[in-house]
Order: sequence, then structure tokens, then C-alpha cells
Amino acid sequence: MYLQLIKAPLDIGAGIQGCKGAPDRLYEAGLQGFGQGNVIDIPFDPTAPGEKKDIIASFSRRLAEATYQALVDGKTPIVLGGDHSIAIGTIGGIARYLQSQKRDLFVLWVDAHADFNTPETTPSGNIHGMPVAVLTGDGDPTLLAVMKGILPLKKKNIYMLGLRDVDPGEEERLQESDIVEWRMPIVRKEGVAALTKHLIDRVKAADGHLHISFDVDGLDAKLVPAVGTPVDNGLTVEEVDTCFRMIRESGVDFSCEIVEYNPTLAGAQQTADVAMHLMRQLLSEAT
Ligand SMILES: [Mn+2]
Repeated sequence: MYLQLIKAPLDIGAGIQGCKGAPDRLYEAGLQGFGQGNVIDIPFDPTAPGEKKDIIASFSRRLAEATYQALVDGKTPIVLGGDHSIAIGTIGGIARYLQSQKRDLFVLWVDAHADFNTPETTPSGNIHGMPVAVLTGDGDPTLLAVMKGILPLKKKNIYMLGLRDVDPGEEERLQESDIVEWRMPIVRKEGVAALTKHLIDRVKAADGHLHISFDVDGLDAKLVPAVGTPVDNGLTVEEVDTCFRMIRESGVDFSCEIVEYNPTLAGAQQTADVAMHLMRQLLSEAT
């Protein structure tokens, strides 16, 4: 498996800025050992004209083109964010490619949050809380336009691992959807190995592609302090390690993005160490 690293330093989708420094920090912390030194930068200009949603939509189009082109070239896109709004671009491009191949896309959304808000349900207005809604066909028209020509993701193919902080309007939307919610009590009851096996079996049966959208805040707040929205009682390093090892060993086609690491916050080194350990587990057989 040949990797295409892509730096996506967008951070205006979050309430706290600072994720824009994460791609360089993660690259230097060890990801430079992957992708044969070949890395694409998606330039981010926070002073570009327009509202935040316009700047994010424009960035997402360029990012989507990069993940699409990587797959066309037979490479696996590994995107270094950035806040979680970059998933609109990352996954938009991957979905476009799989649609052209008539193959199913599955998404493992590792996160404390569902990121399933619309402009009507969001308490904060922050776009990093909206990418799952946009990718499944709901939300602001400016953001939805990034998905032009791309079918909305199937909600039953989205698996949320580590979910534990859901906004009220989002909760209602989740109940009405068939997104698979692996909240923490389920993770502890079933065990992450059984859950991961279930997902891998479904991807294999469909001959599908699995995208891992890895929000670092899916891990427990004490383990990864340098994130904008930390939440207690989260996943352990061992749980995410088991999940990533099983995906790597399964042989399924996968891609990944890592988001929400904020190196300007306290505990930046500890958080980078945890993130890098897990990325190495996922990518250790790739070049
Ligand atoms: Mn998130």
C-alpha cells in the first residue's frame, strides 16, 4: 500500500484556533517516515474573502480533488488536519472515487462527538460539528455544494466509535438515522475487538473501502489534553490500538485522516506521542 500524505491545516471550523499547526507537527513527529517523503500541502488562507463557510467550502474542494487524485493514482490518502470540518473535503473526494468504481464506502468516525449538527441544531455554530450532516446530505447549501455530483453517504455505513457528547438537536437527528452508534457503554460491554470485527466483516462482504476519520478527542481527555473539545470517560489508547491493528491486519482497503490535534494547547507533546503511536499502528506495513 502506497501512501499519499496530505497536509490540511484548516482550523476555522473549530471554536478554538490552533489546529493549523498540527499537520507540520505530526509530520515532523514521525509521519514523515511514510509516503516516501511525498507530501501534498493544501494551502489555507484564513484571510481569504467571504464567510467562514465560503473559505471552508473552497478549501474542501481542493482537498477533495487531492484525495480523489491520490486514489486514481493507486495511493492511499492519509490526511493530516486541521479541525474536523476538513472531513467534508477528505471524504467527499474519496466518495467521488468509490462512486466511479461502483464500490461502497464505509466510515469509522472515531470521536467523542457526532459532528451531525445542521445550522438549525448547532449550539455553537462551529462547522467542525457539521461534517457528518453535510456528507449525508443535510446542512448549509454552501457546504453541500462541495458534494455536487457525489451521492450522500449511506448512514448505515457510518460507525461512530467513542461517542459520548451529543447536542440535543443532534440527538434527535441521530435517533431518526441508522448511523451505527458505538457509545462508550457499548464499547465497554461488547469490547472494541468484537465491534471492529463486525465492521471489518461488513466491509469485506461488500468489497468496500473503509475510511477512518480519527478525531483525537475520541480518546479520553486525560490521555490527549491538546484538543479543543476534550471529553472525559473516553477511549483508551489500548482500545484504539486494537481497532487500528485489526483494520491493518484485515487487508481491507482503507484511508485515514487525523483531526483536532491542537499543538498550541497544554499537553501538546503527550498528545502528539499518543496520536503518533496510533498512526504507526495503522500504517506500519505501508510505505
Ligand atoms: Mn469531531
